[in-house]
Amino acid sequence: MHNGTTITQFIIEEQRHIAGATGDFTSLLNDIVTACKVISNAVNKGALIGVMGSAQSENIQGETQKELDVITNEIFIKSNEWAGHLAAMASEEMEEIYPIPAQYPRGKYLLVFDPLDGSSNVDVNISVGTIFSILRCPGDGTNATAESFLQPGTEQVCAGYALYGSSTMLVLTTGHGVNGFTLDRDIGEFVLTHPKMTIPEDTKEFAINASNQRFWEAPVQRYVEECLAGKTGPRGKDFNMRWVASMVAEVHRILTRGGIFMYPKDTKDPAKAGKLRLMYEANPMSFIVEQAGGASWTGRERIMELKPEGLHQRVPVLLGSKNEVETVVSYHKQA
Ligand code: AHM
Ligand code: MG
Repeated sequence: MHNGTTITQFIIEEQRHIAGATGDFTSLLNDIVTACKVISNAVNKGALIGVMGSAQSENIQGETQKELDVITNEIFIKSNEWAGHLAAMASEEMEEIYPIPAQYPRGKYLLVFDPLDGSSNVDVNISVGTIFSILRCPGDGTNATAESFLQPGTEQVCAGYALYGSSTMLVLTTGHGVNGFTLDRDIGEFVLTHPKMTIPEDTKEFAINASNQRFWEAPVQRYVEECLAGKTGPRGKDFNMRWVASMVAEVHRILTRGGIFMYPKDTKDPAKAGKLRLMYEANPMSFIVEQAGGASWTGRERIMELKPEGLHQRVPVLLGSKNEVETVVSYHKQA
């Protein structure tokens, strides 16, 4: 028999301590959790439901969308549009915001999401994930525009991700630490398995796509060179390296055993400031990482203090174990 705390129970108990809580937020999170379960199921079935391979359309960043990107985006919208908690949604997969259709009541929250991050990994059966973030809608929620979403990450009410890995997990923060839940498929519930997750301050493990090395700026070149130099180098220790190419899996590893993840600014495409998106990836992950005691910077600024300039804005991301992130940041300051 199952005896653990389910995610619903956990959220209700957490919200009970918040004066003036109406239950709206709890109910919204419930719908998000349902969407993640449905996506987990679709991802898990893989080729069995014939959704692998590229769809015809490209997303607005010019990347080929996998069928599953399209399907999971739909799942997130359908699960969250009807209940009356949201004013609008914004997704990595949609150019424009998605205001709640007139047939449904509108609420006070905004939902931002990347329905299937790391989707290039789907065909090869490697972990992917969903990333989400909740903001308050300025005003009464009836007139949400793209501008309403452009709030710094420090304004997030909640951020989380679902990781579709060897087990499906959901990791969540509402600004009171980070908690991890594992999907028990027998009962269809996420159960609290990783309470109060914390990131060790020090690490000997880094993650970066080294094939971009020639495009990095000097501070990142220096940092990685020093890691590679090992025990006899300036850092005086041997480092290990990992690269999953799924940010969710990468952040989850860091929450589990520490590490630093970098998708830095590079000169590969001068039009882009980095690869990852501020609203859909960098801000939610920064909130989680900071809540677990880690740090998250562009190299020059704390990510959550950036004032977003556009829904699909890209930023450099250096996140994880605090002392290690501070080391790279200090190299940027010296440069
Ligand atoms: P996506 O949103 O198109 O899936 O791209 C984001 C992903 C991250 O999950 C991952 O960290 C990164 O892109 C991998 O980049 P690369 O292909 O350079 O290894
Ligand atoms: Mg993504």
